[in-house]
Amino acid sequence: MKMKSNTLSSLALATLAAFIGGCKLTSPPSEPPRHDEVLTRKNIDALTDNELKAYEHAIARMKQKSRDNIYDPQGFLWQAWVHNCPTVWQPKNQSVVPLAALSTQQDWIGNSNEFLQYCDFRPLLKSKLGLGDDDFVKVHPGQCEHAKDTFLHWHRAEFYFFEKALQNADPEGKFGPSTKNVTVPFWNFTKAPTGQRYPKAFENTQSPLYSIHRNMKPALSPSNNRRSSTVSDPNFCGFNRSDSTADKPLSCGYTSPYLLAYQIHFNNWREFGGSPYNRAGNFGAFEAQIHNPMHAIYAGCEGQSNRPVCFMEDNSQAGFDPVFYSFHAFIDFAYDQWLQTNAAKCVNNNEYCVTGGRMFMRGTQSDSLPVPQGFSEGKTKPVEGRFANMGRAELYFDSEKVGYNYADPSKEFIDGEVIAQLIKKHRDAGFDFYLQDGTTRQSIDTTASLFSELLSYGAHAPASRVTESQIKTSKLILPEANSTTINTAQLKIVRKPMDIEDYSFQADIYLVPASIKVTPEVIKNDDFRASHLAVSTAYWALGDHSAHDGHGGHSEHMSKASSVSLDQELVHLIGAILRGKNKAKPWQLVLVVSGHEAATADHFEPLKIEFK
Ligand SMILES: [Cu+2]
Repeated sequence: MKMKSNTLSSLALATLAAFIGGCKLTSPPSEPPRHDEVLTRKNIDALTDNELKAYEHAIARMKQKSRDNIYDPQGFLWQAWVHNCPTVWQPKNQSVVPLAALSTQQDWIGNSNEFLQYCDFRPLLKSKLGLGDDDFVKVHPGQCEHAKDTFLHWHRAEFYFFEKALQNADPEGKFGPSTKNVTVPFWNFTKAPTGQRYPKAFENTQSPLYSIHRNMKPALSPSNNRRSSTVSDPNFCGFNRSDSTADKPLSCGYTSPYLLAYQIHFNNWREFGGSPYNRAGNFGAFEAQIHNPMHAIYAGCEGQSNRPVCFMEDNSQAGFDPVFYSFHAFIDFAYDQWLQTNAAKCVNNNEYCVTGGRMFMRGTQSDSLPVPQGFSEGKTKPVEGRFANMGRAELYFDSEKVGYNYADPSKEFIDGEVIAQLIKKHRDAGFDFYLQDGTTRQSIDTTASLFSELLSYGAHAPASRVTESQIKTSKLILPEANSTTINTAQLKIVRKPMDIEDYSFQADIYLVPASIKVTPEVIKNDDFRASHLAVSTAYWALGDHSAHDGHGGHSEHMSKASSVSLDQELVHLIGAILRGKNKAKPWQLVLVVSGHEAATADHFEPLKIEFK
């Protein structure tokens, strides 16, 4: 899978150079930077002072480009729009609009209500420039992919161009340190933060990496231990990676290095990366269990009272907070680890074959930036109502072919062997774990899973505040009386369409003998969760300017809460019940929804499992 930079043939490089020189560039102001070598994305906490200064300078220059012209595709604003502003309005006769013409409030892009509709500056443009309704054309910066196998692919393509724009921000160092070799530094959120909640570089109020629009509550208690925590933040998560407690991670599921390592080493592609377009199923586990709650709850402000504006919780705004780029660089690093660990298994087992590679990734990028070798826009030209694109996903699968790799994976991730040992230890103690090689222990009488084990040692914030209205109990209906073998057990978690604003939520599903009455008090019990939590997943509400109605199309208003369906595979747990002595007992499925003040169990249909 991995091609080292020094094995790239000179022919390939010549072809790449010819392609860039001959086809894509129409009128570059100067020779754009081109990297024949591979640059390394580093942990933001490990950057030297000079490296951090160069990165900050690149971000500052990109913000300045947007101040000079909000429609500059290499500006910070446009790049934030690429993430999820499918339509932006531009004056017909004016392709350059300085931010100063719209507002004095622009630092960055601050508190002012003027900018709260982040994709649509039309009202401002009309009032400040005296334009009428007919004086605009639509342009289409981009639309992120979520809840499908294109999620990881799309963000990788987006970041390829974002990184090129960083490098092109001030390559000759005219205004500060040269940005020629800048890469996006990553934030490893499975480690204790060096700042209060984020890497300290993001908490320096004088830095261009700072934003007032994010969750600022301290993540760590003074003792670094949740059990003696005095922190009042209900979303508090402890972190602890010391060896002595290696089997008892003290973290919320979504910041657990164990959960992440489990997904990298024991999830197949569909489980990790998501389901293919035009097929049943949606989020992969990595997106649903880690990425989504990090956006909505950790960096966002879901569930807080007097909720402040927090960019990271909304797709259309996330790119306005510089922390977004370091967060997603780590998401991409984990994806890279999955590829390096598993992609070669595709030869013998198609469950490990990455899907979605032929899809074109929507986004409009600067013509002055170099494109990957083999780039084609396909048939989708950037005409009215259609998106330009960033090329096919598969061009980006080998990161070194497109110019980057990551520093020191062994320092950032828990080894697969550690997870295998953890599984063995719990198996020996009588717990059942489902492994991709099909090895499962027979005659099981417990429903505990590795996932619930990993998740439950955390503060598990939502559980500590759960109320009666967030709990829904449904009878578990098992397949035919004598059937002991099932291949799939698809749990359907369905939120009904509603006449209120869409919201993000976390859904915890417990598998519980019917004899236990599940109350908020019961849910708060650590031991109960360790024994009965079957799966935890999350839905991330997309902003107003989102649609996932297929490639090329878009719609502009989806603020009402439409139907949400989250599928979860529970074959290992149901299999354990069918094979074990508990089969005769009646069981119940318990849904606990949390994460937003509007979330109540009434919004959900009774839980159901479809067997095959
Ligand atoms: Cu994201």
